[in-house]
Amino acid sequence: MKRPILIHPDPRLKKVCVPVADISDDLRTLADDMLETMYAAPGIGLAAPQVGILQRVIALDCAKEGEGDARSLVMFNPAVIASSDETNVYEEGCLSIPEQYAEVTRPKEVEVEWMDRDGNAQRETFDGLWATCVQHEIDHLNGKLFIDYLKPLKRQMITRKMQKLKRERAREQ
Ligand code: K1U
Ligand code: ZN
Repeated sequence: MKRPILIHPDPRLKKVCVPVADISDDLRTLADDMLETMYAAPGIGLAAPQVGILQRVIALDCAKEGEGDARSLVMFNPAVIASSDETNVYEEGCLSIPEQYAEVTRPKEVEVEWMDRDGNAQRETFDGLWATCVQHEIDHLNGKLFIDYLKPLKRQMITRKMQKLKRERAREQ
């Protein structure tokens, strides 16, 4: 089932999410819903707080169309355990901040540990867009948005645009 995506500013997008305990059927349903919501948006990632669930769950698929198979990943309790000194700049977007993009500098490679949908521990090193995206999604779990890396004036400008968009969308309903 597709779930509605929260739009910034929303207090739920600023909260630190809690770790999940055991993987339950409810969490597997959340994971399936997040993938469906992400693909429909369309997006390459999604974090549970973006659908109003304040638990540490993310979904991602950064495989480029026509360049091999899609690889959908769902991570429970993901954590970056090592980061490269080398950085990468990527023009990021966010499904909670529609049609706004800005360059963000992050470590080029990250090693991530997580629990998969069967409760097994996983560990993998990501680079390129996968590294950018997994860091963006883990930031969401800590209440951090990509605009928090920008200068205050630019962040304020984007926030005002989003407030206007939310007012317009509310009027249309
Ligand atoms: O977390 C999110 O809001 C999803 C976001 C992930 C992301 C994008 C770019 C850099 C870092 C993280 C998005 O998916 S925005 C949409 C997007 O980038 C995209 C959509 C369709 C095709 C390709 C990219
Ligand atoms: Zn985002």
